[in-house]
Amino acid sequence: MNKSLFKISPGFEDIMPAEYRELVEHGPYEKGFGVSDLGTFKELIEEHPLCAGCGLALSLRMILASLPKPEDTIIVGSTGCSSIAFPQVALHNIHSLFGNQNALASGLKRALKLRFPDKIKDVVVIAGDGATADIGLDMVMQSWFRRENITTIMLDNEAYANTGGQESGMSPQGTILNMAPTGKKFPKISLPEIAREAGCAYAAAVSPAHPKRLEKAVRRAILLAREIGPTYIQVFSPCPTNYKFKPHETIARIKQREKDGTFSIKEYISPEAQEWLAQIEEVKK
Ligand SMILES: Cc1ncc(C[n+]2csc(CCOP(=O)(O)OP(=O)(O)O)c2C)c(N)n1
Ligand code: SF4
Ligand SMILES: [Mg+2]
Repeated sequence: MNKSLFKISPGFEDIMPAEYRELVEHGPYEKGFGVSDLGTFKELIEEHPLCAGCGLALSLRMILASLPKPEDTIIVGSTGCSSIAFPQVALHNIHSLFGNQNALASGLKRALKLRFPDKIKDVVVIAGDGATADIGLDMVMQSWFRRENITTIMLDNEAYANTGGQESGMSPQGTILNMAPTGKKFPKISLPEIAREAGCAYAAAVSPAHPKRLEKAVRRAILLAREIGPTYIQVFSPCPTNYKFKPHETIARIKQREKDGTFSIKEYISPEAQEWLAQIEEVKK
């Protein structure tokens, strides 16, 4: 990463917390780094405010390590648990009003195309399931209908976690949460299928239990958004606090859901996107 893009303002070096200084010093994502290199560079401050065992924090680390060009990536976030992690990353990010994230990202991408016509600037939305599938769904889908060149990543913890545990459209049927005591009455929304029908060139469902699959999906989605059209990934990121399981059980929880068939990895690639991917992935071999 070009350090001139991410540095501490002169005069503030001594007062910034040591961990933050370390993030600037060791945060650079070197060319070619990926999820297998996690731990050899710093992408997120260890003392971030997300709960112990939070699936979102794990997914976020893997997403950040998978970005094809972090120095030219702008993340657009929305209100929710993930938004409290964004001030702790070594990356450009913008916080949007809850639910507005895809509208903001569309405008930003268009402005960046005009401002930097010869440069690639990746605009990636990373928001919760409430922001993506419920309250922001209108703006999410309109950005897909308009074929905006942005990637939308949903951190799916199957709840409104940040506000204490309401059911979301992504909670499975029957889910009981603090503020859904009688159990959810309708099934989980199938957003990858909706994304496909709404015009996404690529739609996938992945989880941090399979880091390489997650990395591949993030890279494909971002590269395809540059050339072909909108792309969507949903990352299953269980929440120990609201679903009341132990922090060390997060990955086991995903594997259990894979086993009982209530979560599976998905990938849809449009014919045009498939053709383009075949060319670039062939060149890479
Ligand atoms: C316009 C607006 N409506 C509602 C809220 C309240 N609110 C804040 S976070 C949140 C839920 C977030 O759920 P989700 O997007 O799934 O993120 P999570 O906290 O689960 O990561 C809500 C409803 C808000 N901040 N702004
Ligand atoms: S409430 Fe859940 S999603 Fe939010 S930080 Fe805690 S574990 Fe993560
Ligand atoms: Mg959520």
